[in-house]
Amino acid sequence: MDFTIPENLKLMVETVRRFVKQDLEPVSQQVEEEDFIPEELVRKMRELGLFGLSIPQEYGGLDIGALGECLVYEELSKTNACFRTRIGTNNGIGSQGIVMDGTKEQKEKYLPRIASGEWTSCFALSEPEAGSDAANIQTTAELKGDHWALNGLKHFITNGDVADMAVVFAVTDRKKRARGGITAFIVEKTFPGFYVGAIERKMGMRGSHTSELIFDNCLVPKENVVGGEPNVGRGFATAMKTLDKGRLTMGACALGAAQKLLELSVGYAKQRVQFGKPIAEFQAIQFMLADMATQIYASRQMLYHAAWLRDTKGTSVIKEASMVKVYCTEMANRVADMAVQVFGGMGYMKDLPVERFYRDLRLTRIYEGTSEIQRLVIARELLKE
Ligand code: COS
Repeated sequence: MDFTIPENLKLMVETVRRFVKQDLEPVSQQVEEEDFIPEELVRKMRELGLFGLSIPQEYGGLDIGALGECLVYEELSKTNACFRTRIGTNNGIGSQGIVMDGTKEQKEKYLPRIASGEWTSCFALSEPEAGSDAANIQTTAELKGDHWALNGLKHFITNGDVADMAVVFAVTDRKKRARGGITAFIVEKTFPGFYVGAIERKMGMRGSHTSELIFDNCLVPKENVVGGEPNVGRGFATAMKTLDKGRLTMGACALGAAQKLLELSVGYAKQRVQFGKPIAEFQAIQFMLADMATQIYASRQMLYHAAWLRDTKGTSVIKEASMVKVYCTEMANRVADMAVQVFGGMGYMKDLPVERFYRDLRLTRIYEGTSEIQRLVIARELLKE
């Protein structure tokens, strides 16, 4: 096992680190208050190629591999989480269905726009009655001549309000559902009958919006079935494979945030004086810092190993990706809790970023598959072996 980071990835990480320090961190609090990322920053993200980390080079992406993506997300997650979320759907759930299952024409038409960030893509699976039970979606698609007519409501759609296109999952055969009855469609925002609904009010993740998407007899050309005609009814597998892939990067996001919280906590513990000495000299604080660092170390090893397995062996890593997601996100939530404790009253105040990390990290145990779903996936894979 050689965990040396290749030179090209080190360079990429350095670039992102500088970008976080010089451009993102200084406005992180402003973005939090205004709940909006300035266009100028989105433009810089595009210039750095951040929207196309996972897109094949032939379609204009950087295609830096699973480890590369994890390293970039780790760095980007040391500031306000909305920034990595802005690029997250283009690199992950909003593009990978097309990368893995799309036709050549679909790849040629959509991937270059996604990779450059000219278009934002999103992933429309969740509905009020279909969260963890993804196969229970109620949105339907009915073939009418050369078009499919989509009807239904999606919710909690990350980047839904800014998206130019969505990969949408709809029922095409009620009896078959997850086994042959769900189809994935590429829907452009200009298609008739496609509307953005309410922007949802959340606990955190300000600067990143989730919204409803409404399909009211939305007409989608036949050629926009992901993978074309032969893939009608095969959309559930596309959704599951897409989610499998995203779980590693979600672990990386949690890891980056935890690392930042540890650094903030160490810095604060050294300068905060109580009872006549820095609180870092008290064993109660030292033990929290030690626990944070140890759990971060363990998380990093499993994340890099799973990414390495995927990159070098081409392993599907379904089980490992779920392990990474559940372990790293739960670890980061524990770390955030300890960080608030180290900061004491100041950890609860909006003047410092610790409380923001605490709120934002809470979501990582829920979206892109709850901790419970990850455990279910791990157990199923184990029992298959
Ligand atoms: N890769 C490829 N295909 C898969 C797959 C995977 N990881 N998982 C399932 N499938 C396909 C299989 O073809 C399967 O059929 P067969 O068993 O005949 O091969 C079919 O899908 C149905 O699978 P399954 O029986 O496992 O479906 P379930 O309804 O039991 O659901 C879970 C499985 C719970 C794993 C799924 O609903 C899930 O992942 N839920 C969480 C959804 C989620 O993450 N939502 C977050 C919001 S979107 S950001």
